[in-house]
Amino acid sequence: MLPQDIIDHQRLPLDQPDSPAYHQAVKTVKAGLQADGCCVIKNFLSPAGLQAILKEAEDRKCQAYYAPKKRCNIYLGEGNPDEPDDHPQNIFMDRTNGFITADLLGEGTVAHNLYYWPPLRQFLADCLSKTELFIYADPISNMIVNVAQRGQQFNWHYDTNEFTITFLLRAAQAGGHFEYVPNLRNRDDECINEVKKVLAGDRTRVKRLSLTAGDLQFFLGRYSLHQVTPNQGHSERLLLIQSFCENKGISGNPTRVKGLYGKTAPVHEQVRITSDNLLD
Ligand SMILES: O=C(O)CCC(=O)C(=O)O
Ligand SMILES: [Fe+2]
Repeated sequence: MLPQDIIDHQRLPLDQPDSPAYHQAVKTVKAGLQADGCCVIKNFLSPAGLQAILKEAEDRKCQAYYAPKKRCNIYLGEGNPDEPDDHPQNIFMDRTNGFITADLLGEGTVAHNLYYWPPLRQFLADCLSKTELFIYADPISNMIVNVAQRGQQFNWHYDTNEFTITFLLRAAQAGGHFEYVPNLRNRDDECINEVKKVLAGDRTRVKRLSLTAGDLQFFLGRYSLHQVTPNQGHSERLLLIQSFCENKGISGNPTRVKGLYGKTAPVHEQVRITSDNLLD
């Protein structure tokens, strides 16, 4: 399937950057991102594009990886014995969802065609006022499908890369809500006291998105804490995630990648390029 046919191309001509429709879309996303680091374009995928990617996820969901470690902190890393018990590194919550990894969505899949389509990348760069964006250079986790069966959830956490787009492929019949706290930390400060408040149940800064299958969500997940609440429906919630970076060659922390996705790639044995010094 051609990339143009995967999306609602008439309304969103991503390969026509001079068109009024393109400018309008960029303007809308910019305003949303500036307000709170998150923005949704309803029905971004065409009905045929959505069906095709949903089928790719359905066909692979039995290969999804469910980590044996079900208790995670917000950095999806180890606890820290040098910090007190109420430090976020030492607060553990349930993460029970699974992932279909990027290596299972290879060349020739519709999801792959969309991810590597240069006009999509340029559109995202324009929305973020960057000259250029790069594919997240992590061959295991740069494009994944989050699978949440009944009762499964994804705890509060931050992402490794600055920027993701997600496509809800099938919503939970009940529950399975995406919630986030815009800009809870920044490049230079973990803002631990604010984080502690959220983990203690303070909902003052928490936002919940209402998404339908086919929507595109833009999200700055490195700085905005987020979670997916337990799926209370009977079918799986399926969501495709494509990640991008401002710099070339960024990959995931090998321990985190192995823990979340059950495997690593040769790139994880090389010296890691990171974009900041946050706890992860
Ligand atoms: O499923 C979602 O809506 C978000 C998943 C997520 O936050 C992640 O995979 O890092
Ligand atoms: Fe995330």
